[in-house]
Amino acid sequence: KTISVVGLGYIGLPTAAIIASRGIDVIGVDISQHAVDTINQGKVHIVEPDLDIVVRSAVQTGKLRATTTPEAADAFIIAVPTPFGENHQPDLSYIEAAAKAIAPVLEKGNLVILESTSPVGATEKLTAWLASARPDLTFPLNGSEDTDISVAYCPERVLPGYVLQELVSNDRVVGGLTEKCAQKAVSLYKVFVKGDCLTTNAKTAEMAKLVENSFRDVNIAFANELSIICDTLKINVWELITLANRHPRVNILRPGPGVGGHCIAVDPWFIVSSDPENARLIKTAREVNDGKPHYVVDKVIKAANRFKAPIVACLGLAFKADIDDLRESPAVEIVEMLAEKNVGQLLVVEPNVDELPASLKGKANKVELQDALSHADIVLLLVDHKEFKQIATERMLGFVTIDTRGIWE
Ligand code: SAJ
Repeated sequence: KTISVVGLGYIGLPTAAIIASRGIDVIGVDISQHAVDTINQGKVHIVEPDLDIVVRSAVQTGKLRATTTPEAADAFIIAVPTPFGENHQPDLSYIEAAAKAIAPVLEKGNLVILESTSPVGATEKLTAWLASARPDLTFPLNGSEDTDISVAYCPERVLPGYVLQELVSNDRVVGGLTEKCAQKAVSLYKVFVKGDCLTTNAKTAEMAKLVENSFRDVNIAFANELSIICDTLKINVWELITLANRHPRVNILRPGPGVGGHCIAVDPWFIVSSDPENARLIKTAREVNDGKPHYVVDKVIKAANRFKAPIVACLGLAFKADIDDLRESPAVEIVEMLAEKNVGQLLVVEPNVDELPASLKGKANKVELQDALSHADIVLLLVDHKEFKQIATERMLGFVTIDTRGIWE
C-alpha cells in the first residue's frame, strides 16, 4: 500500500513521517520545491520537537519521499491550508488546487481524506471538484454508496509542540461521505492512531473541529473580558480565577494578551460565516479576543506617559509559551502597535528566535533578558516562556510591570 500526503506543513509532514515510520510507503506532495528538497535531504522546514528525527529516519529507510507532482497511491490525505480571505470568508482555493492536482492520478478503489480545517460542506465541494475532473470515475455524491472513490473528512486535533505524541494518542473523528467511506478511513488511521476512531458523517466531523476550537476561543474570551473588568474594579484577576476555580464545576481559562496561532483565532469565523445571524456569542468572543492587544497597548501607553523617555522591555513574541512560532501572534501585534505609536524605546526579548520579524526590524531592538532588565523602565510580559517564569518576583519590584499572563502575580 502507498499513501500520499498532500501538503507537507505543520500537520501533513508529521502525519507523513509517522505513517512512514509504520513501514508504509509514503509519497509527500507539496507545491514548495524548497519544502520537497529539504524533506528529501532528510531535514525539516518547520519547527516541532523530534520531527527532524522521525523525518530523517523515514527518508533514510526510503519509506518517505517528497515530490511536487502527485503520483498514484492507494489513499490521499489532504492537509493544505484553509486561510480566510476578505470579510472572514474561508478560502478553499488550496483544497481546490489539491483536488485538481490529484484528480489525474486517481484510480478505482482510492480513498481521499480531507484533514484541512474546513467550513461545513467542504468535503462535498472537494468531491465535486474531483468528480468534475474525473467523469470516468464514480464518487460518493448525492448519497451514492458503491462508488469507485471513497471520500472522508478527518480533522487533526494536535497541539503544536506535542504533535508527534498527539497524532498517535488523540481520538479521531472520522466523517465519511458514506458509512463505507468512514470505515475505509478508519482502517487507514488505525495504522498509527492508538486513540479511538469515532465515525460520523462528513458534515458533523467538519463542524466538530470548528466547535472544538470555538469552545476554547469563547472560554479564553471570557477570561480576557474578566481581566478587563477586574482592572476597572481594581481586583486581581489571577487571584479571582484561582478562587473561582476551586468551585467543583468552574474552570476559567487564563487571560492573556490576545489569542494567536492559526487555528483558534481563525476557525470560529468559519462557523460565523456559515450562519452569521445565529453565531452571536462565537463572533463576540472573536471580537473580545481580537480587542485584547489594543487594550494592552493602551495600558502601556498610560504607563509610558509617566516617563520622559520610556524604555519598554517586551518579553516574548511567540503566540504562546515555549514555541518559536510568531505567526498570528498577539505579542508581535502589540510590539508593532507600540512601535507605530512611538511609545518609547522598545527592547524585545524572545529566546526562541534568532531574529526579529521583518515588521519589527529597525523599530525595536532584540536583546538578551538581562540587558532588557538592566535598562527598562517598563517591563511588558507578553509570553509565559519558561525563561521569564524563572525571574524572581522580587526582581520585578523596581519596574512598572504589565504582566499579561499573570506569571508574577
Ligand atoms: N490562550 C490563552 N489562554 C488560555 C489558553 C490559550 O490566552 O488559557 C492563548 C494562547 O496563548 C494562544 C492561543 O490562545 O495565543 C491558542 O493557544 P492554544 O494552546 O489554546 O491552542 P493552539 O492554537 O496551539 O492549538 C489549538 C488546539 N485546540 C484546542 O485545544 C481545542 C489544538 O488541539 C488544535 O489541534 C489546534 O488548535 C488546531 O490545529 O486546530
